[in-house]
Amino acid sequence: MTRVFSGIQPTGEPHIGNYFGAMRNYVRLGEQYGQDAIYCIVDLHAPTNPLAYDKATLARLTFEMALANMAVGLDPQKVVFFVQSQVREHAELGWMFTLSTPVGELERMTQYKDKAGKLESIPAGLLMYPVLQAADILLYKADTVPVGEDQVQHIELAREIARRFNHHYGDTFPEPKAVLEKAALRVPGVDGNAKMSKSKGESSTIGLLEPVESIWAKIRPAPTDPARVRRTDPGNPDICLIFDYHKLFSDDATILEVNEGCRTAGIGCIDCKKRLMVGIERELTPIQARAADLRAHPDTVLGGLEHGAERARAIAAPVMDEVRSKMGFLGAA
Ligand code: AQP
Repeated sequence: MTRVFSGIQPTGEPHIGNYFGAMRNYVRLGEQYGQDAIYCIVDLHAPTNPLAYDKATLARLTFEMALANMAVGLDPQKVVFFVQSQVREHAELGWMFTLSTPVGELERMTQYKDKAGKLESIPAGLLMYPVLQAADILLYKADTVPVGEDQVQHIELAREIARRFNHHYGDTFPEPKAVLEKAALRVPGVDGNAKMSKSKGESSTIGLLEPVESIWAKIRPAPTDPARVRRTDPGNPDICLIFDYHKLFSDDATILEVNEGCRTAGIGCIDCKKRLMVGIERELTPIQARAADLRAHPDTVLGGLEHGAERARAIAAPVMDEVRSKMGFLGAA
């Protein structure tokens, strides 16, 4: 049996990297697996990075992330969709896994090293982030995890954690596998950053719900092939951010045309960017219309999440009973 789990952090407005790398996949897998597709807004993870956490905005960003996923097509009546902090078992299983995960394994995580390097004082929670992530997945005994490439190392660790638990306490958890969206392994930032990321700020991201004029204001000055100085210079689309975006948003004929046009200097960068905007508008306009509709009916979003949390608790509670019992806690069934 396949069971899907994935989480998304409420650390900022969702962007097209989240959309192509993860959110679109959530919907597709949701249609395939229904109640066995479990998605969570991982708000307990957000405060692990003090640079990305603000108590004044956490609730709003959590709501916005839920709304964005529903606008993309996630139906909380068909899949299980909820907020992590509303299902207490995540934190409990996270603690159980913390007890036996070697600190050395966690210190090797690339994301930890990147984020810790920017902090003067490193919260223990930042180091434990992938342990809680393993708990998120294994609490539902999920085996399939749709994520972007940046998460692959964490999913490997979740496999290790499952293996270790099974070895000590008997067969309990599956070893989960990452499922990558090949077309969007790592969507680059519009500022030229290797990975578009909420915590890098709005100058790096193209928001899923961002007005088209504001997107154009970022696309217009965005870097292209640096060797293409004059309009008449041929360019290399293989090293051009705008061409990466064309591959996500444009139809095949446009991709072919701008690829050829760039190499032969038949099209200038501004025209190429204008063509890209056509694809962006086509993809994002219906999502933004659904988002506006949901914003006018916040109870639909909140009710959907409450319903999801109830269903998540119903799956999580017996798994936690099993874990407590296998680990030998007093009073466990
Ligand atoms: N640029 C991206 N390209 C492809 N997939 C991406 N994902 C994130 N960025 C890209 C995938 O989106 C899912 C949610 O991940 P997240 O909430 O950690 O997103 P984020 O934008 O990376 O958020 P943060 O808060 O800014 O995190 P950090 O600081 O870690 O980058 C995941 O499946 C992720 O792979």
